[in-house]
Amino acid sequence: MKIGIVCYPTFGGSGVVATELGKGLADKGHQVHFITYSEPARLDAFHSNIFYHEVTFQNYALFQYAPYETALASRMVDIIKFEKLELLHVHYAIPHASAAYLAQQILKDEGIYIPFITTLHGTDITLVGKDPTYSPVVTFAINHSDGVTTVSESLKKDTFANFKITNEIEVIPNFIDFKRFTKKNKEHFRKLLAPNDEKILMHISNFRKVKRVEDVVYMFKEVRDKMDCKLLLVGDGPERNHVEAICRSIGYCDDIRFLGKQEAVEELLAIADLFVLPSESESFGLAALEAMACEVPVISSNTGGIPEININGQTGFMSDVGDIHDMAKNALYILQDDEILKKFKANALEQAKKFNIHQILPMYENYYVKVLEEASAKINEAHNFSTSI
Ligand code: GMT
Repeated sequence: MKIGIVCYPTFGGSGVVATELGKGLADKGHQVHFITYSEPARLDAFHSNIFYHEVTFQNYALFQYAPYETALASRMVDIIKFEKLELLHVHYAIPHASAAYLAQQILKDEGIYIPFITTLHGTDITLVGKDPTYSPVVTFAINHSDGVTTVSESLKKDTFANFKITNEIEVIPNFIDFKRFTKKNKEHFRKLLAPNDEKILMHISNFRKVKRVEDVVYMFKEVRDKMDCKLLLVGDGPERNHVEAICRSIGYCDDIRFLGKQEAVEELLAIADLFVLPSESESFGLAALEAMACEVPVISSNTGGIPEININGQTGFMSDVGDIHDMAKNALYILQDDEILKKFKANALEQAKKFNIHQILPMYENYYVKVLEEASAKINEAHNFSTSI
């Protein structure tokens, strides 16, 4: 199949899933065309079945904001026509779904019907998308997609709860490529960061408000008050300065390291004993699943789709959003007994295996076939129209 994939090329979860999906599809022989404003962060190696098309746009003095959606839709039209794509798969509704609809309408006038699938990832529904600034367009674009998927049952529920959806929604969870995410021996690295074999807690995110990174620090303080341990904060974003100020106020600066944006998170997860994800809202929590694949148990909030991956009392623990005392108590329960820690690590890996890319990728492939079959009448009609003009 010739598939176009549109996503944010940044470190955010939706871009990571879209890129790993594209790589997995390419490994299975599909031809994958990425259409994004810069090279996706996880597109880190050449692949004969992967093509990259940059969305560029001419700015103009009249524009206060460059019309990215217009440039994106135009680029979609160009690539779909020239590369003869069969399907478009856009990740994150804003503005990708409405741009795809616009491109579809333009091409219809030229006798080409390109079905497009919208995958909803989280904040496009639970945060940004439901804001009246965007919700009318998001609702329209979801309802006019030829296929809609969400990354969790929870997000499917949220979508129907927050939008007037007339379309069906398929749940296809995020996944793990175990070629990349497996625990590696990094003892030398661990010794550098924890010279006295202290336990290591870790958080990875884009440091947006929704991640509640301050709760990671506050719960760490309560754990550190009771035992020697280290905290690694990975990633960067708008909340970083605020979190650094909190670290200085709690007096454990020597035990907290900010590592910034890291490409090879799996190398860092190899030395972690506990992953902390206290988000306000989280449609799935891909970072937590990646930790579990590296045998790291998870202390998280119980929001959104997290309970669909983190099994309370088995792969870690979940607490109400903001309950840092409960998070600290649960962290101590796991970290203070090596036998318990070992059991939770083993459980985390077993649970992560259920989301192996080799199980999830066929769900996307089958869905593509289903959407193409359901769109066949429209594809033929558009083709007949083109031969009649
Ligand atoms: O987590 C982020 O802030 C990035 C965000 C995104 O929209 O790119 O991630 C969302 O998509 C990920 C991949 O599907 C999910 O694992 C995250 O849970 C989800 N983030 C939120 O819902 C806050």
